[in-house]
Amino acid sequence: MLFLSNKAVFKPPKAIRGGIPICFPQFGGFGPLSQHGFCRNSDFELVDGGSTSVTLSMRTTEEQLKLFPHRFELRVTISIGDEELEQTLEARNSGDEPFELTAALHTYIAVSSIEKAHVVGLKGVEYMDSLQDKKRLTEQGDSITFSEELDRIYLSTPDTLEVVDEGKKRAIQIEKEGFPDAVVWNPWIKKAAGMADFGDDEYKEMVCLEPAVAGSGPVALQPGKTWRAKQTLSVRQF
Ligand code: TA6
Repeated sequence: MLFLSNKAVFKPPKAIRGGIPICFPQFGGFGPLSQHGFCRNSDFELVDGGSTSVTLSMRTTEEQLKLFPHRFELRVTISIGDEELEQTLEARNSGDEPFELTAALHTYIAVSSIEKAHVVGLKGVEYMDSLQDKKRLTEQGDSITFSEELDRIYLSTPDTLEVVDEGKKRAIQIEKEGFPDAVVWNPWIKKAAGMADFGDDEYKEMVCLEPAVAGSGPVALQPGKTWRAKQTLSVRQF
């Protein structure tokens, strides 16, 4: 279900190229930090674990507070069932001032071949085209197919989306809560060749479909309050 590059680097501070990187307290350039914020390459500690569920926690370090002067705790709970994977984010503002956040679950979906994959559920939805300086357009197609680099932030989207893989006769369904937006990305040939932690041909094996709060954001999180959002991944055979 999930893609992981053969060239992924498992050494901080490099983010892992695949799986579901956690973009927090910022998605992309939607905020003052470097791309995708610092949580995706931070140390988390295990706060609760069982045979099918784990909860991890990170709190802002003094180093991170120099970059982002707002104390928070981020908890990630991952539950794996027979049919689905559920991932919940809970961010608590443990400071005295409100702060603004954007976020995404940067989900790398594995596909048999990019030519046989498409994304459904976004017809008629407005999006920001990251390849055209965030120009706003509206999705005209019943499905999104891939024949070149594609990098879009769909705004105020339906909460159920799918990556359809005709090659494997299955669809990966993402049901999201608390994430108004959805990012769709494939780097294609030239961008793939420029990423040292990504094989030149691996663009053929993945689609990123990312629940996010980005263009519709930011979210203002008040002191002592908790922001929650989640995604549930499941497989539909056809
Ligand atoms: O989610 C899409 C995106 O923002 C693309 O613009 C591309 O930069 C991708 O994330 C990967 O970002 P990374 O920092 O992991 O190389």
